[in-house]
Amino acid sequence: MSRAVLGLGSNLGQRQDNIMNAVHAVERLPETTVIVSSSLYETTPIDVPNEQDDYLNACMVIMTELSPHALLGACLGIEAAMGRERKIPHDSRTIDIDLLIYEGVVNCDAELTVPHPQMLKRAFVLVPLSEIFTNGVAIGVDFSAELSRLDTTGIHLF
Ligand code: PH2
Ligand code: MG
Ligand code: MG
Repeated sequence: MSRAVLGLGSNLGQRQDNIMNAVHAVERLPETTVIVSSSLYETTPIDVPNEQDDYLNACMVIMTELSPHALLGACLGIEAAMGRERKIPHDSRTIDIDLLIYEGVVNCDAELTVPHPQMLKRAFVLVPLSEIFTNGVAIGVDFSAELSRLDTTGIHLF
């Protein structure tokens, strides 16, 4: 079993239901157990191509026997089953499930980069993460310096 961290986001439809449904869908994945999920945070959209509603973001820690690529595929499958459309990059979405960290794995290929290349730049990822990893280190990924430098004014406990 390996630990992994997933990031969740939604700014379309019933955002809270979408996040909770995604958590439950991850719970139902084969050979996978949810260890903990963070609170929900309401966050200002950042780095988006158009006018968008605020997001709800959260993160969760799981234990899984799925390989990194299998886990990524499972997350994309849950997104598709929940009606995620992919027309414009970074457009509003019912659900986004990102593989942020997979224990012991550093990988970069056409399908998957872990740790997630943007995670250290995004307060909407690091604030929920810091609720779980209060010492600022998530499964070997030290995010404390980045979090202390980021603007967190757009991030509010929901
Ligand atoms: N996701 C993005 C781009 N911008 N902004 C917020 N606040 N939350 C997100 O989940 C988010 C974003 C692309 O994945
Ligand atoms: Mg994302
Ligand atoms: Mg994504």
